[in-house]
Amino acid sequence: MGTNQLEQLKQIHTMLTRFMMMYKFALQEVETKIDILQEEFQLLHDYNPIEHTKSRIKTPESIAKKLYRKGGAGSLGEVRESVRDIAGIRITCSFVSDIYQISRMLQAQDDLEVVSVKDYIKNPKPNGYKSLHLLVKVPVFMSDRQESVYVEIQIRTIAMDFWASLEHKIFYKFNRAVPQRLLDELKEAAETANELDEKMERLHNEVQQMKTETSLPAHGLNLDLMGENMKLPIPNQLLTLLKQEEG
Ligand code: 0O2
Repeated sequence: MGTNQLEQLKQIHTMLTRFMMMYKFALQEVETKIDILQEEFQLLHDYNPIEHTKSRIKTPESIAKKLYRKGGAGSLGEVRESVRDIAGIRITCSFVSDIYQISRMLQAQDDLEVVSVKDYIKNPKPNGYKSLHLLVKVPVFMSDRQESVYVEIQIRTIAMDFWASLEHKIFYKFNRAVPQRLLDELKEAAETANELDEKMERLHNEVQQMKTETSLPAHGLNLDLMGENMKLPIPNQLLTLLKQEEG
């Protein structure tokens, strides 16, 4: 390999590294935002609306494939505009109401520019796909410049996520030409997943209602009894009993 070629390769490497790093930083920013929301929500409401989150950055191969499907691009700037889900984060919630709550909390953040909201929960795709997609732009501050970077946030329930991962696998297994019988069964499975979501949320609401109606013994203290930074609530009844023992 000649010196020129080597130099060119080095430049390509630097350019691609800078390109991918930008998405990495943008993703980190959104992850931090979600961590904060989650922790704050837990503290204020004693409830965690997020089951888990998963982030990913598309590989250069996957970016190129999507680009090809969309008719190509002439510059990295065009790649950024054409493939807007290079950085993606998936938030899995227990209930549909949690999805909208998280979405509202994220949309209320001033430094996130909401580019689009696709509500495939209210308007599912014909195949049965359900999820809430937020496309946001995140400001990323680097040593020599500031960039506004696209991040796609997909928010869905555990049931929707289960369905989507199976459908995704089947789709690729059959190279996008899925037999009609399987498509029909997938549609049916999506309806079952939806019924499960509705039933679970109904049950959850019922239990929440019961919790507020029944006066459970108040928790007087939260103590770390196991030495594992895990505080356990000590009911007042037990505290009274212990005080009597001591006295
Ligand atoms: P991957 O491999 O998950 O990254 P876009 O093509 O993104 O510019 P589009 O199609 O309008 O425009 O975007 P949309 O509808 O927001 O969907 C983008 C992503 O949502 C997909 O990314 C999938 O992750 C997911 N998705 C959308 N529809 C379906 C579906 O029917 N089934 C499943 N399993 N996932 C879906 P990619 O890049 O297509 O795939």
